[in-house]
Amino acid sequence: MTKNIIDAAQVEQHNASQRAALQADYDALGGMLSRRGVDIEALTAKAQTFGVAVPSWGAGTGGTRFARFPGKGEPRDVTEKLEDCAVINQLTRATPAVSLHFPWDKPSDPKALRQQADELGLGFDAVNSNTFQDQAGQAHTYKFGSLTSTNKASRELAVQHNIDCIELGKTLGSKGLTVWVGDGANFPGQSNLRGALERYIDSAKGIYAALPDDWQMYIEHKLFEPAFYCSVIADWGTSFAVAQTLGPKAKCLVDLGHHAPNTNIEMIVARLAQFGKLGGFHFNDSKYGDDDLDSGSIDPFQLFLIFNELADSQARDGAGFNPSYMLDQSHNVTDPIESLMSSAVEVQRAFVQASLVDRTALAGFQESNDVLQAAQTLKKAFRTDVSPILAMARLRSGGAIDPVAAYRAAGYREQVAVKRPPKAGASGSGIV
Ligand code: AOS
Ligand code: ZN
Ligand code: ZN
Ligand code: ZN
Repeated sequence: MTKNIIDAAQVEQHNASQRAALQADYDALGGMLSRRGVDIEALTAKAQTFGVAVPSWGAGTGGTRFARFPGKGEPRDVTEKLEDCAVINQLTRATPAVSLHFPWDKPSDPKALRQQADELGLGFDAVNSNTFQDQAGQAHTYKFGSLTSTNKASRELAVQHNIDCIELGKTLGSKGLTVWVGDGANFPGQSNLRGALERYIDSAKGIYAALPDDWQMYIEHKLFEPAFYCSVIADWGTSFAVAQTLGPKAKCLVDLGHHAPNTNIEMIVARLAQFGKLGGFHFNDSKYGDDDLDSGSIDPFQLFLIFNELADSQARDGAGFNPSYMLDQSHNVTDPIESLMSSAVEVQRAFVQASLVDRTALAGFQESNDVLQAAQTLKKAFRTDVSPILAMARLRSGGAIDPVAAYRAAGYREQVAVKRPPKAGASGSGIV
């Protein structure tokens, strides 16, 4: 029996106040879709299967290199982060797993943490290693790189940390390791471009060797930052080459903010899927760089086009095609719980909209080079407001019709603000 953080009666009260209006909207949409030959019930059932993992570090207020403005009642440790993640899932029913970050979230008792997650109805998605900062008392610095450092002792430390993350993840029931490194250079000439990647591959082989058979290793590329001249794993070409070199358990992770401006991300998705190397996503949105803004807040059409490619690959490859979905965001000016709830819903929205694309018609228009109708076929799905489907899916799965309204009405933030007084320098500050 899952323990509810927010009183189920309060959620029920909220739903009761909105149920009639939702039913009316749902019936109207159902009628419109049925004239298009689409069964709304099938779509709602599909929406109920959707899940995206929440990043533990997103539960705290983020910041920039300039400042961080703490929020009220921020989680102070991993157990409080799990409580917040449980609220997000209780109300949205779209975030059944949490992605942890070590050592920020290193539990004193991993078995107890797993039990807490079980009780809250949560699982653990990929665990993240952290070799982009030194920990207190660390024997060998990552200042000049971790997995690619010219210092063998730093490289070995970084490899061992990743292996420790796998061990911890095994106890927690995780099935994947995400590796993102900030390694690179700030000056031309600072590092040997080819030599750095050779060292990365050599180190990554040491991590891969410790990966259980049913695990995946997600290689996350990023164009720049913190290295501003070059990053070692800067693009999907590099992550793809590394994943190919390591073996079948290594795949590429696409963070939506980690590309040059105007990059066609949906095409990268299609390429990686075609060659069996699409491991998963860090969803967020951006205007300029790795902005880590809320998913769907800037360019929802891009998110839809990514899910359109995912739907195409699903149709081609079937159940074997199963990339991991994770959010990776930083919430500087909003309540992180509200941002994570609405972001999960935006990703779920793109998933449902992409399911609405008439793929047979689209293939026909592509075949006959009816360019305008092909484009209109996508737009037709994208323009359909599937909000009633998402709300009905939540209601039927035990969530809230309007998660943010239910959350505010429950007064959760005010309650935890009393229990969790501000703490300076909270771990996993969310400065990503
Ligand atoms: C960094 O830019 C990457 O997006 C990471 O995936 C993530 O944000 C980081 O590991 C958390 O700080
Ligand atoms: Zn990321
Ligand atoms: Zn990032
Ligand atoms: Zn980021």
